[in-house]
Amino acid sequence: MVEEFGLFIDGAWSTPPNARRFSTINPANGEAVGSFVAGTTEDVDRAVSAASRAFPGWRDTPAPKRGDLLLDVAHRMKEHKAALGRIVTQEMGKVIAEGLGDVQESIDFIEYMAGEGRRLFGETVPSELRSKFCLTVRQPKGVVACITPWNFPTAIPNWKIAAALITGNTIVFKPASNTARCAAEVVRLYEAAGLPPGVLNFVTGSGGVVGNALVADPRIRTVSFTGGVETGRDVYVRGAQGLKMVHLELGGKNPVLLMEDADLPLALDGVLFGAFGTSGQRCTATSRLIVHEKVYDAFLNLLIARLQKFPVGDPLDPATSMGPVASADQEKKILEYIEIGKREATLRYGGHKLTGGVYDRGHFLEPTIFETKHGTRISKEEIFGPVLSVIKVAGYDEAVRVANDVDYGLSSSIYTRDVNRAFRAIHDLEAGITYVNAPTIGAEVQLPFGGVKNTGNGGREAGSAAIEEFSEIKTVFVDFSAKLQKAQIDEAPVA
Ligand code: UN1
Repeated sequence: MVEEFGLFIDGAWSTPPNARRFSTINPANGEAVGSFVAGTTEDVDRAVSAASRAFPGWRDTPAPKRGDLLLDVAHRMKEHKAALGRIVTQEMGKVIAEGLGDVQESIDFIEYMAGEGRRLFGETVPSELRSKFCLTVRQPKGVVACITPWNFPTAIPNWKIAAALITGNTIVFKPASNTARCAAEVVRLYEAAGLPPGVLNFVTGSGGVVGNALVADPRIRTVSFTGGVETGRDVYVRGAQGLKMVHLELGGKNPVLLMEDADLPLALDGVLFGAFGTSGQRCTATSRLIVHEKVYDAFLNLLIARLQKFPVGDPLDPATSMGPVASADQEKKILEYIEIGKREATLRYGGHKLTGGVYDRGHFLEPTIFETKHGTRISKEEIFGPVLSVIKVAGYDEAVRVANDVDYGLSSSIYTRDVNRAFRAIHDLEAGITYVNAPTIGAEVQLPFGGVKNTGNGGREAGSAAIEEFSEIKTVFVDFSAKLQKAQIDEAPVA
């Protein structure tokens, strides 16, 4: 029997009467991983009400105490890391090392935010007047909505939840439907650590019902959303009606620039991990390899030779390099892009669904490589799968032009031994993240994460930016002169 989960509202798990249910499915073998409630607008209303009631108490809990609670969550997550990592792999399909990495990224961030409870710095700034003191303090926003994707089913929820909690907000959390079990296990750990009722509420269900109801609710002032561009734009437009702060982390079309002086074996490992890690289903995945013509043939041959012995299969087997893609929908969309690629570019490796034996039970695709000119759909649109477009260029300037000529700007990378060129790339690449001699994936939580252009709307998550995302700044002027002093007003001329 598959385990049934309710909604978590006001500190209690419950299943509303007559609730409809859906199951999450292991993409490696088709088995159900958990059963969840398809939440309704009434459920959202109850969750937002609970979060609103819990807000004054949580806001007034000293931030270091909120941090203690987060540390407790982090400790519990460490104890459960092996089990939770396994659930990530079973529900989402990433290989077990990455399932554990997903959980580790959660732990890292929760610990980092726990420490923020003793900082939450404001500013002190001089006044233009005498005997006057000026400073800023941070205050929570209130009830926030966290809407999260399936590709980092514990890490991205925790990026949002831990940051929102340390800054004193209460939360309604809606996870991606196909990784609701991972999300529920995360919520259980916050519950076990003794979070007061109503501070974190969990409503599963569709974006069209639960997500839209959250974005429409006037009691919610901030919506933090990670997902695809189309949904992100819709959330932004809907949120604009209520003048909400809508924080968006959307797609990427991340390039690796491989220069003629690069360390090719190092780059080879990086490109394989960047393009095919998580089956290419990271916002930061390497989806374009832009290669200097002098090393183009040599590198492509190396890449294809490695892929010929690249183990695709059971993601729980530590010897596997790439598991399935996350769902039937993902498989369909990626195969459509592969068909598009076959028409407009040259297929160099892969390009098929894997069949036979264990493959028949899941959504396994071959790692796929196209040689393409810049400008094709596969070279410009986000595929979110194990499909790499390789593009030949004559030199650095063309590489940068190609790299920048897409609608996205999340991550980017250059492999070169020329330090001057590396720094030029840091300056030239239009992206929120640039790596030098490392792949486009693997951002660390203590640094800001996010991008330019259609990757978002200007915000950043994680790092110090996490605090910005979830707090309001209050500016305070304290006049201790005991008389009316007027800023900006010239003093009356002395007679
Ligand atoms: C994402 O794909 O949305 O930098 C997040 C990385 C991970 C996070 C990816 N730490 O690849």
